[in-house]
Amino acid sequence: MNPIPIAAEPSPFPLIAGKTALVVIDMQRDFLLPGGFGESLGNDVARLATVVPPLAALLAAARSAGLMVIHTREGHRPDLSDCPPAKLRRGAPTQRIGDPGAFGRILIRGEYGHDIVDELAPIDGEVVIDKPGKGAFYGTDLSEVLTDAGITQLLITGVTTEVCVHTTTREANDRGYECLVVSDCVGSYFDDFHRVGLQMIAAQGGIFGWVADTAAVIPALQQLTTTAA
Ligand code: C5J
Repeated sequence: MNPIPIAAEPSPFPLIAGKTALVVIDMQRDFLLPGGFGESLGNDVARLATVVPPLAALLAAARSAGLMVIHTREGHRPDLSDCPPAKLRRGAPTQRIGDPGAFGRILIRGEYGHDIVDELAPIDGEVVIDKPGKGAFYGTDLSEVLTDAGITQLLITGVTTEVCVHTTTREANDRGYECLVVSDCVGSYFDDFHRVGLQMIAAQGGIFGWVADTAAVIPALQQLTTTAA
């Protein structure tokens, strides 16, 4: 089957059946929920909440089209052995990774706050990658998972635009993946970082990848669903 072109910046993105995965980055309670770690750092978590409805719609469309779905979670082992001291020392002096927070120990695997928000919870068969860093390839088996599945195209979503979404997109781009960042399915605590972060992806002829919104991506996924049926 020929690729389906998605209208995107800076040029149409080739959506390829059987070779495309949806990556949902760090939609975790610790970052998104009022009262959680993100808010305790002084951030306005409402900015991230706006991502949930369009991302839920995209996730539903990706599932219907039979795309591989990969969720990531940023966090660490309870003994913090995978958290570099430099990462642990940084951040708010009052609350650090591993400290008790409103939703359990902050960014620790197995804690309530470390898990994904209910609206976007993984379903059976979807891959969940626990990552100790900002990029989803560092310290994980994501490369092997994608290679084994024959994936070449990534639809990248999640939070935050300029941190984990950007780092993962850059890592993926360097590894040869074609990445489309879905603009209304990524979010930041900072409007300027979000806006410029998206511009940086598609600048210079798509130096890191492509950018399009769900209004362009979901119909293409629906076309994939119809064609496959
Ligand atoms: C941050 C992330 N911002 N998922 N993590 O620390 O972007």
